[in-house]
Amino acid sequence: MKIVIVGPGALGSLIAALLTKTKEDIWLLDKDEARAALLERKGLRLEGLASMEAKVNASADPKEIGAADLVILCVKSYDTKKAMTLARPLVPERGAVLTLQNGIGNIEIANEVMGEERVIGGVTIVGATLVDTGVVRYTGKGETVIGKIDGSITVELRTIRELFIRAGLQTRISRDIKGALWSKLVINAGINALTALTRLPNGKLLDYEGTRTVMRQAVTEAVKVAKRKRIKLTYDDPLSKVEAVCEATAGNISSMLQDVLKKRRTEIDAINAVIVRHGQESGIPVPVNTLLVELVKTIESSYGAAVS
Ligand code: KPL
Repeated sequence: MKIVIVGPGALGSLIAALLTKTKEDIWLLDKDEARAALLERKGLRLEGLASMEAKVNASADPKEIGAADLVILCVKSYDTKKAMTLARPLVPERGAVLTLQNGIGNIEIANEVMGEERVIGGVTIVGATLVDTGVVRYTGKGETVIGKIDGSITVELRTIRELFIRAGLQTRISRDIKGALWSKLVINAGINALTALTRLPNGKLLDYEGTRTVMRQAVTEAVKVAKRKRIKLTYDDPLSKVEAVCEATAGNISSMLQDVLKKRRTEIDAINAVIVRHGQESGIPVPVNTLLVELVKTIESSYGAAVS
């Protein structure tokens, strides 16, 4: 089976390295030619919960890779359209696209480019920090959930689940992937912006009264919005779940904090801003998520002016 992971960030590199354990034909597609060449030469290295080195094929040219059975999108949510367009030739007539990205909206964009039948949604709660190109610190193991938006259970889904399990990723199929995506959204809404603002690793958010309070308020708003949209979350006690994820990924630098530390754009538009938009549409007050969005957006647009 040829599997192409698009985006060699923390999650993409982790998934690619773990998938090499399956002995399938694993490729990384990177828009950056020089980095792809480096990855091909150096390979991938995992530290932390799994310690391994892996040789991997990497390219910036879909033609060099050829037709794939599965494309896994691990790019930032604001790059989904570009990445899908780049990866489109890899799955000309057959082959599936699985999105494992944070936030809401990625499936819809992938559907636009590929057509709904070929797209699989996914969420994964792993803690992964990119230490250097191809070097990932694996800091938290969590469940991966995959599913089709229409709820059908296909052969492809079963194949991907088996593949991920062989790679060491605890994986299950859901008939309600929308519920799984919103369940992850609530978790990200409670953790990511707070870590980006305080510069704390996930676990430390639980050590301070202030961060605990803001987390509780952000999560409460997000849950109210999800309920109004009749989304069924995969857990009964959202705040306990968010706290459990903080504990399970305690040493992790969240993806949003990694972005801020690298002075890059964050995924705030696909996370807390989604809560704000849906809250406003349905008349649910979302002041805490609004504040988190405003502050993270200010950080993003003021890297040059910030005092270090
Ligand atoms: O998804 C994550 C992220 O950092 O984006 C969590 C689960 C919060 C792990 O850090």
